[in-house]
Amino acid sequence: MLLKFSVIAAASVALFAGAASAQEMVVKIGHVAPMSGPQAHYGKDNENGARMAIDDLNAKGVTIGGKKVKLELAAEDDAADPKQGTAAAQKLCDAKVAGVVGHLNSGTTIPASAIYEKCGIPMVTPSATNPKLTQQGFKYIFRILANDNALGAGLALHAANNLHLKRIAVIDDRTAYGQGVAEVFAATAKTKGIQIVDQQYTTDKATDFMAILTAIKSKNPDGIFYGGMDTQGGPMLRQMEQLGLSNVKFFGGDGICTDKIIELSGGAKTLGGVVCAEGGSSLAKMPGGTAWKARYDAKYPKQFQVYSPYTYDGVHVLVQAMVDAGSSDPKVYLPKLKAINYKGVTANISFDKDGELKNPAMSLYMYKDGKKVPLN
Ligand code: ABU
Repeated sequence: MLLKFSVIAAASVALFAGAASAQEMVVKIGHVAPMSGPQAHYGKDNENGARMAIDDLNAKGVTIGGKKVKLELAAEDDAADPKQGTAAAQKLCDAKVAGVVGHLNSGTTIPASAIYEKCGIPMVTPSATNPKLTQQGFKYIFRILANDNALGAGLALHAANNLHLKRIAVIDDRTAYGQGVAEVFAATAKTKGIQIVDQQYTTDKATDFMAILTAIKSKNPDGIFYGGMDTQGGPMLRQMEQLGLSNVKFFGGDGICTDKIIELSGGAKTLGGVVCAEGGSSLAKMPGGTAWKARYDAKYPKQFQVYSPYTYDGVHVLVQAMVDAGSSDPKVYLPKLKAINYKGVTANISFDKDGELKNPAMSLYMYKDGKKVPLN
């Protein structure tokens, strides 16, 4: 008799729990980054930030339009490849995600942005810094950090005004990011009287830079600017040392400004000559950076690179706009996203009419005793 009662009671509890979860609305947020290939360490870091945001929001509880919401991450891998990027974007459109955080690379984000614009899904990039992204007249596209105009110019001004360099060679990887940031650096450097003594090109797949570095060495530069990622920047630093370019300064944007470049440069002394720039405040100066980083490191030990605080904030601004609008329908919540004023981990976030972050910060870094440290 007692057993029969317990079974009925248990069944009632299960039924009730089922009814409660049936009332819960699932809202999917897309995330895209390279999760495979040489740039997977950036992608993993970015995805970790987005997952951490989803976990935090679900733990706190989110209600949209009076309905309790369960957030789910729809994570895609674009392998830093533009074709895979557009395929991933179409997949997320077809899955009717409510918003997207990504993509990581400018070369994937720019073509993918046209797909999100067409299907009407808001996209917030946490890392793609080519200025052209927000110059397309799109309504659904946002960037949550400073772009390459700030990074390239900031590095050139530092080279001229603080380091008093005169002869700089420029290399880029011919990607949308690498080429763009190198062009801004070279143009600004020239206005400050720096001579661009050589211009060389590589790719985001290359590993051997001896020929271009040998050509550059013959021009006797006091600095090299590299527009590209740490996957090339690290080995390039090793090969600079092998060619006796140990006293030549090495500049780059956020793509080389990682913890991974310490490992990829393999103990080369040239790491000590690196100056890199990021499109935000240093973690210590971000409104919530220090406490957030401690929680991130506890959850994802030794995986931090650069952009995970921005993916974390990217998820939060999308969800906050949905909460403000009382709807996860992109057409309904888009005006709230455009008007957002959100106090994030990285900054107080609001967007200009083109979807660029208003008043972005820019930070310079160097590597001292094998550690990345802020210069400003
Ligand atoms: N911002 C540097 C890395 C990502 C990109 O813009 O391609």
